[in-house]
Amino acid sequence: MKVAVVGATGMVGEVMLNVLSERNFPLTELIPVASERSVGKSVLFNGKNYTVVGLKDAVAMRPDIALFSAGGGTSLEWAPKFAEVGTTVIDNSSAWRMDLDKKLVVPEINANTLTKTDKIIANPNCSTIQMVLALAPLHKKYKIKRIVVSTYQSVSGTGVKAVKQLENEMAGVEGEMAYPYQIHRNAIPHCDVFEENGYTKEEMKLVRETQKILDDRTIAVTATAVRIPTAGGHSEAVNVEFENDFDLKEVRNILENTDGVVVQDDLQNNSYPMAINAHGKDDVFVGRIRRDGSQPNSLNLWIVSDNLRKGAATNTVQIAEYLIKENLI
Ligand code: A2P
Ligand code: 11C
Repeated sequence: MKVAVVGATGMVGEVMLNVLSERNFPLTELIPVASERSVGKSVLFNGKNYTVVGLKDAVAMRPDIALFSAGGGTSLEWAPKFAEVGTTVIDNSSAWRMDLDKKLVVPEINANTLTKTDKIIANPNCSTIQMVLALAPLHKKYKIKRIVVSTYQSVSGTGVKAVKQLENEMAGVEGEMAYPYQIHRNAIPHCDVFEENGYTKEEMKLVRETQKILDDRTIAVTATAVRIPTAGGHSEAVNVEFENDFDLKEVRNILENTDGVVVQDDLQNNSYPMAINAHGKDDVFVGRIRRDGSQPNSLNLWIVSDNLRKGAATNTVQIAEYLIKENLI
């Protein structure tokens, strides 16, 4: 497989390269792609240096797969150009997620909908992926009516500038601001831009993407997304109301047997998921599993995952692995 990584010099791109290497992805040629600013620079992959090329040259090289994480604008303009030359694009931006003709894929949930004709495949938003991975098997069993989610999101979700802002503030150094306010010792209820309805785009991604991935527009979702000064993982308090009642032991058993989910829920030993432990891992960690006694058929969960790995790079690479395994490329 000839694989292009578009945005190879960026935060997610770098993790994509690590994940491709760690998972021994069947790669015969790597094409690192970035903006004109980076053309000619080199990136390290499996101990070898590769020269960064521009988008036009990368299209001309006709890769089999292009993993995109270079922003929505780049995806909108360039994904179709790659698709035209026969490349299968897996796009980590929000550009194509809600397009009716494009699949929005979490492999453990809906990779089986993919066909050879899917040339641009969308990777969901990080906060959506970790939530739906845990909720999909519960939806299958008990049918979700409504989700109330509050997120506690790492600065790495915003990008390098935000990570730097936090580091500067912790060191007491002046620098560029990624957020309108200090993030160190703060919690900012504002991830991505505000929409006309008063919700942020990040909050609406949790609504729309969840319905699309679970293929059920009747699921009601309401979200509050908050940025907190952590560096390596998003955390979520998730309240779910089901149509049908559940047995808590059975819920735990379902989660324990879900691919990609690790249950950490041993209160005697203060064991529950935390961003600091999820950092660098590919799993989605679920804990604080308890019944919501305030209304029927309702459950509370605490869900944590590394937003750059399962939330972005790992999910993208897993989609590519599925396509190869099923001969869809
Ligand atoms: P570059 O490093 O040359 O700017 P991040 O999300 O961490 O900011 O990274 C964004 C990634 O997308 C980087 O690799 C960046 O390359 C790349 N990128 C940004 N704009 C473009 C563009 N117009 N064309 C190609 N790559 C782009
Ligand atoms: C954040 N979820 O943490 C965002 C980052 O739509 O892919 C990823 C944005 C996206 O701010």
